[in-house]
Amino acid sequence: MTAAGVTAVAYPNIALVKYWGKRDEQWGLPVTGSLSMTLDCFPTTTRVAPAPGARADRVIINGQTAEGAARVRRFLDLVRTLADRPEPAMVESVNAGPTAAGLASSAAGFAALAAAAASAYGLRLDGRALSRLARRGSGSACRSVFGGFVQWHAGTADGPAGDAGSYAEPVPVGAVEPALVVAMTDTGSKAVPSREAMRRTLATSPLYRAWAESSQDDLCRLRSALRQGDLGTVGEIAEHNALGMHATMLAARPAIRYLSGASLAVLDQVASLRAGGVLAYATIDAGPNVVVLCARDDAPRVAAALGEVDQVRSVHVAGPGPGVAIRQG
Ligand code: 2P0
Repeated sequence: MTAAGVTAVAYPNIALVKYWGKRDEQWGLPVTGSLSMTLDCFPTTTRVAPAPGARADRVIINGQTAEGAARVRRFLDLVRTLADRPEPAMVESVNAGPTAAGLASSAAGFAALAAAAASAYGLRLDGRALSRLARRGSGSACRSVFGGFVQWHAGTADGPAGDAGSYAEPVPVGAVEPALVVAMTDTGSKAVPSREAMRRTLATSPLYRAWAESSQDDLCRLRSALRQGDLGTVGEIAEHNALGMHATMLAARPAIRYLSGASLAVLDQVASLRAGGVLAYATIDAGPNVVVLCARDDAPRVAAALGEVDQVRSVHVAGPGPGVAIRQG
């Protein structure tokens, strides 16, 4: 018999000022702060049940024994150490979005796992502490602990001393009703995992430091634009920051290129929308899919325009979504 399980649901987030690069790998501490919007689609639902009689953790993702289970097990070890409880766990996770295609599946995945595992093992964590725990699983996961617009503070110290200062929290926003329109060009797994790509960018790209420095400025300006409800400036900063991040990767050795011909075709379409007077700006994560920020009222028009691009397989409109939630069961 297994002990009581806990189920958590978390949503992906898309960063408008990106996280790209760690200053401390072991503690998951980033070089720069970042700011994202949590989506209201593609949730991950994860159940964790401590299994006192079991010999090892069992991890099932989307109905199959998981390939990425080593990372999940390491995370469970962390939770067991914090809770001072040794028993293995049964973990079952279902992801409603395309996994590992650059659509923040690890963010929703580790936010849900952190919430479910912490609760199942009896840890009582507030939102900030939960975000710090989720960060240890996957950096961007700390932002999916909260709904709406969320800033992940980089913090300053390294090692255990840096842990307390690197957390996520919701940021105040003015009267904006944004939407993010996701243009899926490819749902396959990415060629270079983002963790490895970050390492290579830091180690070899001459553009990295310049991007990291300008990112601080982007973050300050983004916070202020969000507070003022100035969606045009929010979009301009987001597109600038994302393209700069991809520039750092293109200048790495060997180059890392997530952008595909389809990504560029979507960027062209976004530029056409703007030329036609529609407020629309693009951001792109570690994959070829493009996410377009626009006003909620313009989302149907933007979605239709993106759907017209040949290489776009599907289009999804997302609004601001909720933070992670747990339920017994
Ligand atoms: C972000 N990305 O801010 C950036 C933009 C992708 C591009 O966070 O190594 O899966 O687990 O901390 O969080 C993807 O990186 O990396 C990511 P790890 P993660 O959303």
